[in-house]
Amino acid sequence: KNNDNWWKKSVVYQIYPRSFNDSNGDGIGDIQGIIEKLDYLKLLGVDVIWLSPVYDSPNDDNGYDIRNYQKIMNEFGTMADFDQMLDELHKRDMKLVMDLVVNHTSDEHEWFVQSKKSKDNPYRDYYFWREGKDGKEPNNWGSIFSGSAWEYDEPSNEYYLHLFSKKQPDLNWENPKLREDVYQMMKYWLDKGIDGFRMDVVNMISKQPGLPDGVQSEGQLYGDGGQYFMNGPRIHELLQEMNHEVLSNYPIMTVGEMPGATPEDAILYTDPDRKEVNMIFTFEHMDLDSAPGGKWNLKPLNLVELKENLTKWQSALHSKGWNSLYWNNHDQPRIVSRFGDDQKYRVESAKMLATCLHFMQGTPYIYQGEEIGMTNVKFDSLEDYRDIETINMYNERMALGYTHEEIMTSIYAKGRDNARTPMQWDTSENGGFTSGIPWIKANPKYKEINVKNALNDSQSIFYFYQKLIAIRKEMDIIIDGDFQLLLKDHPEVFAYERTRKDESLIVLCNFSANELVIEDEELANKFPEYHLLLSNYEAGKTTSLRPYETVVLKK
Ligand code: TEU
Ligand code: CA
Repeated sequence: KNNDNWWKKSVVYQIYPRSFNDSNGDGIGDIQGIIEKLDYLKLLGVDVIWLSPVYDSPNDDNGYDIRNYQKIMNEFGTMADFDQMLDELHKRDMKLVMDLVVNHTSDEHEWFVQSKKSKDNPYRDYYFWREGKDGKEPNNWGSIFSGSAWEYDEPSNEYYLHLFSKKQPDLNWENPKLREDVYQMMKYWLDKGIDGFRMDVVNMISKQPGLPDGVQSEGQLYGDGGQYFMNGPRIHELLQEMNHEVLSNYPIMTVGEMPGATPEDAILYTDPDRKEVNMIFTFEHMDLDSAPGGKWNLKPLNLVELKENLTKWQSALHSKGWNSLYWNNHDQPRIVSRFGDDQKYRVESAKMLATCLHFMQGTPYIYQGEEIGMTNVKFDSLEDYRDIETINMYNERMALGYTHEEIMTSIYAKGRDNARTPMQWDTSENGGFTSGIPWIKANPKYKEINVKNALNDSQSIFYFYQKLIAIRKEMDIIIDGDFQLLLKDHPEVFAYERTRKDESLIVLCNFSANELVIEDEELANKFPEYHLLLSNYEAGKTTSLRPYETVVLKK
C-alpha cells in the first residue's frame, strides 16, 4: 500500500509549548509537560503534533528568534527530554512535525554574531547588510512588527534587514554556504526521526535583488515591501533545491507558512510533480475581517466573502496540490470569539465552526484549546500582554495619536496573546497549567472552560472533535470528494456538498444566532434521500436551522 501521502488522511494538533503544560512550576510550559499530556492527545485522536519552536532562544518572539538550531531551550528541557518525547509519540503511533524558522535567526545566533564583527567576516554575507541612502535607511520597508525593517550598526556604518523584530535579522538565501548549513541542520533533525517541518514564512526567503522601495500610502509611516519579499523571484528554485537536497530523502510531510500566497501560487508550491512542499498555510481567509491598512483595522466578517474565498481554494487545489485547513494558530485570535459566539452559543458555535472546516478537502489543523472552545481574553492593562507585535503596535499607535481604548479594541479582537494564554486543564488556580506564576496570565474563563469539564461531559466540544476526527478516518469522500458550494448568496448559512461517485455529503452551517428556514427548493428536494450523519443539536428538521446549528447529511 502506498503510504507516501499519509498526511492527506491526518489531523494535526499544534502545541505552543510555552503555554501548554508546565511540569516543574516555573510558570513556563515544557517538554515533560507535553509528555504528561500525550494520552490526552491520543484520546482526541490526532495523528500528528506540530510543535512551535523549542530551540535555544532569547525569546524576543517566543522562540521564533533562534539562537541555536541544535539545542533545546533551557526552560523547555534538554535534548534527552526531546528524544523521550519523540519516542513516546511514536510509541503511541503519532508523528512529530517541527517548526523550521529559516527566514531569519536571532541576533544572538553565532552566524549573526560573526556577521556583525566586520565587513570581511566570512559570515557577513549570511545576512542583508547595506549602506544607508542619503543618511537614511537603505529602503523604505516597514517591519511586520512596527518601525523600520532596517537597524543601524554604528561600528560598520551599515544597516541590516529584519522583516520582523530587530532581534530577528533576515538570512540571505542567495548565499550557497548559508543554504548548505541550513540543509545540514534540517538533516540533523530528520535523522533523529522527526516526521516533517512546518516552515515559518518560507515564501519570504527570496528577496528581489536591489531591494526596491515599496509603495508608501498616504498617512503610512513606511513602504510596503511585500511584493519584493513574498513569493520572490527565486522562491520556487530554492524550495526545489531544498526538496532535492533534503526533503525528498525522508517520508515526511511539509507545510509552508506563506502570507500573501494566492491559490495560483499555491498550485505551484504544492503540485507534487514540482517537488516543493506538500501544502501551505494561506492567510486570505484570515484577512477578511481586516480593513485596509492591516490586521489591527477591524471590519466585520462578511460570510459571503468567506464562502467565496474558501470555495476558491477548495476548487483551485482539488486535483493538483493540497489544502491545509485552519481557523486557529498561535498568531490568530480564538475562532469561537471571532467568527462564532463566545457567550450564549459558545458550545454550539464552536462545534459548527469545526464541522464547517473539517468536512472540507485538506489536512485539518487544531490549535491547543480549540478542542475545548477556549475564548479570547481581555486584559485591562498593556502590562499583562507579552507579544512583541502587540506591544510595538501599541507604542506606535499611541505616538500616532490613537487613544488607549481604540488600541485595546484592536488588541482584544486580533492580538496574538488571545491564543497564548495558558491551556486550561482544570478548575484549579491558573487552570492547572502551572503550580507557579504563569508567564502570561490565565484567561479567567478557565473555571468554566477546561479539559476536565470537557472530559466529564459527553456533549462537550472535545468529544465532538473526537467524532469529527474519527469520521474523517472512515470516509474517503472527505479526503478526495469534489466540493461544491450551495446557497452561494445566503448571508448567514455556509452550505456545501461533497460528492464521490454516487456518494454525497451535505454540510449546513448556520453562522448566526437566528433561527433560519431554508427556502431553497433544489436543496429541500434532496433532503428525503439523505440521513443525518452529525449534528450539534438534538435531531431537528433539516429544513430549518437553529442558532449556530450545523447538520451533516449523507446520501
Ligand atoms: O508568522 C508570520 C507572519 O506573517 C505573522 O507575523 C503574522 O502576519 C502575524 O503574526 C499576524 O499577526 C510567523 C510565526 O507564526 C510568528 O509567530 C512569528 O512571529 C513570525 O513568523 C516570525 O518568525
Ligand atoms: Ca516549566
